[in-house]
Amino acid sequence: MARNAAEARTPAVARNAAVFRSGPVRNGNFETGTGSASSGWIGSINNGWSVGISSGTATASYDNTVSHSGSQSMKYNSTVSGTGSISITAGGTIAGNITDAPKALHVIAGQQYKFSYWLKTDSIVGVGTRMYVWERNATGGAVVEYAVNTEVTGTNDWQYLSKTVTMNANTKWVLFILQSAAMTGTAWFDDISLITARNAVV
Ligand SMILES: [Ca+2]
Repeated sequence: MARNAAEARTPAVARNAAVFRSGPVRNGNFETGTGSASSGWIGSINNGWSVGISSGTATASYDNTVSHSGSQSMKYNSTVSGTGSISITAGGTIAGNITDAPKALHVIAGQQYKFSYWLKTDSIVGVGTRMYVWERNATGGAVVEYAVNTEVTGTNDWQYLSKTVTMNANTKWVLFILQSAAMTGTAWFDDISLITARNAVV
């Protein structure tokens, strides 16, 4: 009994530490879905990812031949040059239709979060590719936006990229944007993750 009681107690250090807890991003491993698109939902709205292109040409597709986890990733082939940019957005369009956002993208204001993903690139020339985050308020208005990493170019095997931030007081939702700007080449994204530090002091 004594041993069980001791095991049941949570050490003070653990209670007070910033304990990171995984939170799923809807289809963030890209294992669900097939098909490709140059605009709009990729395959199906139910798979949670859409693509928008401001100028240039590009195709986003579920790739079942290259993956970091499981058997699929999101492939992103771009021939954009000049000032064009292309974005693959989770849970809504680039215009930010929050009503379409999966519940997994709901966040708590003042809470610390870690965004991360895996990226593989082939022959990217130009400004490059990165993940971008938009914080939105309850009605979908922009609160703040920032990049998870500086743009990646060239040919690189899978690499882990991340950024830890504290949500602004008015933030209710986040949108993930897999962004490419003024580039040619191919990028693969996998294992998009949003991790919370629920006990963090903020
Ligand atoms: Ca995967």
